[in-house]
Amino acid sequence: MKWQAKEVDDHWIEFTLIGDNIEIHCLNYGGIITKIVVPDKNGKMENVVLGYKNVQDYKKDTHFLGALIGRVGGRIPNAEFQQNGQTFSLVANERSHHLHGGPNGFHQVVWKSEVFQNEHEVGVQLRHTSKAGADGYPGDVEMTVYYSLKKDRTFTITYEAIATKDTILSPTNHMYFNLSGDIQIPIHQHIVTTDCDRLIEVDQELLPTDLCLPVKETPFDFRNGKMLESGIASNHPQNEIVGNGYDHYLLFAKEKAIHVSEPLSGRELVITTTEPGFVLYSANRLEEGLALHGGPSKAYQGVCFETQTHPASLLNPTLPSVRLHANKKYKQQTTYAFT
Ligand code: G6D
Repeated sequence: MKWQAKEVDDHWIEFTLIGDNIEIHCLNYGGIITKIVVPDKNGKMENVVLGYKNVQDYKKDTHFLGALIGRVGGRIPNAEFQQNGQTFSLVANERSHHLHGGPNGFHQVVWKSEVFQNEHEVGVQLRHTSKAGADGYPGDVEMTVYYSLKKDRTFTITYEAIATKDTILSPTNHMYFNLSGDIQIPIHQHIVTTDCDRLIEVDQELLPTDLCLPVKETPFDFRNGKMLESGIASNHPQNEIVGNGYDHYLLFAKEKAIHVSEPLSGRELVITTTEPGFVLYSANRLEEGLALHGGPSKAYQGVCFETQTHPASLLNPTLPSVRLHANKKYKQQTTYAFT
């Protein structure tokens, strides 16, 4: 287990965490995971996440490739929420709505970064204080994110925080995975297995409605394993409304895990998390022609599993809540195991 660090731009540092047959590359800018390099069934080491060839392109990225997202991942309708009888207005950065923490969200912060290492792991600690009023959020939030590569080749993201005032918080990471190792091969044949039994319905603006739909007998039923193609090619109204594919929050029934396999490479990824669900996004809206590692971008080149608690809970109190009380310790963790 070892690490490397190199300055890639003014104040930007790229870290490489190196384990046995695995490398994790990340930036202090946005906490962006720029590469994850793991072997295929023949031992060929290839990158399995989407990332820009030129690191500077992350500055103008509107697809949040590999980035930390916060304070709250997802969409908040009309960029406002009620708390303790008060209405808080957030910055509207997608029409009149709030997306992924706003323009000054975690994805564009230069995080204070520090490498840590012991006999079991090597990692990067990222720290940032989101000041009261940042994009309209109340209270100061002291965020600490740990990227940890363990000896057993698992990669864990731990999110810790404490707020000075009652607020809302639901960070995530926006990696786009393509386990084939070749972004010219779209993610249609990736097989996902997870026990989620409900999804949050979205409207034509991709905003969550207050409805949770059962997955039974729909392209969202991954309980016995299903290729992503089933939702991309489906005429189910919820697949069509998001641009033919997935862009939905799925709630775990019992096991907080997502199994992903890619038949050509033989790569498998098991994601386990403390979160109650995740946004499955099949890159339906990934624009064409961005200069990525492995070639120009196009739709369906990667798939996101944005583990988080959903801000739909602000309107639907039956869902796990994104609310965080002042001085209450926040901790969530997601682990990625490549086999
Ligand atoms: C699109 O609707 C999707 C989001 O879910 C995604 O996070 C974003 O692209 C990058 O807006």
